[in-house]
Amino acid sequence: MKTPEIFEYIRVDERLPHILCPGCGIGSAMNAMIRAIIESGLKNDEICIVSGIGCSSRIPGYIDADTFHTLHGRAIPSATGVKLAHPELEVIVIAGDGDLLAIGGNHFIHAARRNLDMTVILINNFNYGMTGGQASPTTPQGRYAKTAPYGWAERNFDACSIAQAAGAVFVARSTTYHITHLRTLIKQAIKKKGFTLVEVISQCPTLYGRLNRLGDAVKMLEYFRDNAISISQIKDPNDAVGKIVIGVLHDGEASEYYETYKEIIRKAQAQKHHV
Ligand SMILES: Cc1ncc(C[n+]2csc(CCOP(=O)(O)OP(=O)(O)O)c2C)c(N)n1
Ligand code: SF4
Repeated sequence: MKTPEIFEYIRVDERLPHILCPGCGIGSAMNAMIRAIIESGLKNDEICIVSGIGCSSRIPGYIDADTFHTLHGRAIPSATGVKLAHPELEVIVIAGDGDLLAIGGNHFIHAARRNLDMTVILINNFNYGMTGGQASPTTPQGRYAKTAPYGWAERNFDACSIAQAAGAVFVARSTTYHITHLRTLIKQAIKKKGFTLVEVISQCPTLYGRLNRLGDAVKMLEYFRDNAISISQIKDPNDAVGKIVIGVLHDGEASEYYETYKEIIRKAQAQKHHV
């Protein structure tokens, strides 16, 4: 029997079984990402997957390709180095909401502003999974976390709006329920040159789900199914209130950093030659 192609991208013998909790959404996001890579025609040695630290950031450890499991919050600076040293590689960053938006928030906005070609997949499970369910910048106001036993007082922010405002050329959102849709968005993001973001709304049944009495993983997925609305269906801003807006939220054009950088190097070298 022919081995399914997906196994060519997974470190089956070295790394499985995985450490994720039963019902966690991270495996679904990884599945969508690998299938998007395969459908984009990319071979293992044409990609580099970079992460920080967190449950989501464990993904590169399971992928058979060039992978880089770096420091908490520092996936984007590491990915920037990889991309500038090896512009031929397709660089993909996987990050949790704590990693990308709290400790790594500054890197995130400046990478979007710079518009270096990379795809960031944000797995937003609304809390810090790996360290026990602390609140993150995406924890909604009023929800419970280990650091918010009486309800979270802060407002959360929307990573997609921030990325767009900072200069990302492609921004999209889906959920771990809408897995085929998610795969299509990741494929689009990979294809697009420049800084691209795909936010994946994901379930952490062990911590966020339990602390907020949201039910098991199936109940959380049903919530995503019943509360998601495609951006194409929104006729009035009120249609989006209380909903998870999914789809391509922004698709624009801007000069890509490496191309501009190359041009500056070319000019500098030409000048040196003339001196
Ligand atoms: C500099 C530093 N600060 C804090 C930590 C501890 N730490 C590890 S993972 C993590 C949070 C993970 O949450 P998130 O990024 O949302 O990912 P998830 O586990 O939910 O996928 C923290 C605070 C660390 N490893 N390094
Ligand atoms: S703690 Fe949450 S995010 Fe981490 S593996 Fe378990 S369910 Fe997934």
